[in-house]
Amino acid sequence: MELKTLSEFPKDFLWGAAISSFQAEGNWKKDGQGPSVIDQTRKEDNTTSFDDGVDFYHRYHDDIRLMKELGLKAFRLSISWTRVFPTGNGKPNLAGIEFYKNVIHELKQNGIEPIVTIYHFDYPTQLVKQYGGWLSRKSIQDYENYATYLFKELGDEVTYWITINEQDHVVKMPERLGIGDGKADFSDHKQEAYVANHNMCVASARVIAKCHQLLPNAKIGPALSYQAYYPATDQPEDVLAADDLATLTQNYILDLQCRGHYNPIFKKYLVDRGIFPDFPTTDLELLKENRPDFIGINYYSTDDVSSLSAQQKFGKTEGLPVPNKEYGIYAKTKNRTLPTTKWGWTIDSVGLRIALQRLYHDYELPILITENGFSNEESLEKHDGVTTVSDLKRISYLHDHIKAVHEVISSGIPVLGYCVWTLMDVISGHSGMNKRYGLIYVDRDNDDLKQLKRIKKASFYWYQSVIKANTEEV
Ligand code: BGP
Repeated sequence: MELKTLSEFPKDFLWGAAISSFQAEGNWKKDGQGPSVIDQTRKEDNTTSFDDGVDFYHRYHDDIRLMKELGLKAFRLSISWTRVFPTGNGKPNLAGIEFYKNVIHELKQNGIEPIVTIYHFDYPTQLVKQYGGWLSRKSIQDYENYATYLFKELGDEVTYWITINEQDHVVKMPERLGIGDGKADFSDHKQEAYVANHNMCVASARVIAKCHQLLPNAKIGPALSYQAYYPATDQPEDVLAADDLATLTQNYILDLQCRGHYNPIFKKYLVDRGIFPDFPTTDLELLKENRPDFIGINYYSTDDVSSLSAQQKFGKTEGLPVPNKEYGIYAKTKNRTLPTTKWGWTIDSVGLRIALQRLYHDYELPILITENGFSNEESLEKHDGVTTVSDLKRISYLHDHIKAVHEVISSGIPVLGYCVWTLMDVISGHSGMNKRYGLIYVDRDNDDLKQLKRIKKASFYWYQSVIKANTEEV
């Protein structure tokens, strides 16, 4: 719908940018950091290891100076669980918590609101060894103890908390659950995936309860990968497949977390496959009573979906790192109208508006955009003696997506903030330094750390003017 008028962004809108610990900090194992499941993906072919990151661990002073210059109102970072508890439980590592206290204090001193993700992919390996990690209910208590420690140590300066980053992806990537050697297939581990999912939901509810009890002014919610799915044709079967996929990738988690029940379509999916988890009914009461304060979403692109018959392979999934087809339900198909990034992700700002509208319609909770950004292969250029990156495609992507947020806000949907992924280039989840998202270029490549120098891209100056004007219309 075209809107006749747009309202203003709220005065306290959280104009932000984001990173995660394992992609940015580097200094793996330093000062007592313990191993995490991410270690398994450190040396995969065609990627750069996460070992060195972009040295946020030592360079955070300079990075915060740049954030200040950018005018950021908020900065989303994640805590490395194993810096704070090297084995995941037991005694805390004081050097670990000290690092985060210092970063957060410096952010606050500079008027930047920290948005703290408690757990972003890097689950402690020792908990997998001790009892199978998220597959065991013991994981619930350890996650609660860890989060409670963070609330006590960091709660004076942190208002916004994210429970778990992209639980929807974690449960479908066996290696992120500590299963297998990095090559395990979700199809062979569905039962474990949905046990883990249940335990993660219960653990989140317990942590939400704890947060509300200890920090009454804080706000806490999940960050899910959330998108819009389009039927590939107007055939009703494709519409159904797109609907089912939304249920089985995102709504099944949100229905548990925000409504305290198993979505009936998801439940039937599990029952048909004989994998509906066992749990005490008190879990659902706990979930009902401890809803998140907001829903965080990581939005990058949309997918077209067509129905896929079961043939001989009922329930088999294909596609990595997360499935792109499941026999008997759906197959993601190529959209013929939208442009894509070099990695084939559609560029779809209208999809963000659709996603936000659907999300609010379904759950009626404020929304925080915890990640949104444009990836490209980039290198430094010289213009009139100035070294930079003219990332005009990123500016256009961000402009259009922020405009979608503007429209959604104008319709009366509460959006708390918007975080660009990423502040500076970091190691991509699967494509090393080839895939850059930053507003700031980091001068390192896959094999050579160089000086790790920070160089502002054109998008840095553009986003600076957006924040200053409190609108994308600059
Ligand atoms: C999200 C993750 C981030 C980041 C981003 C981009 O799923 O939360 O950690 O990796 O995606 O992904 P990639 O680097 O694979 O392009």
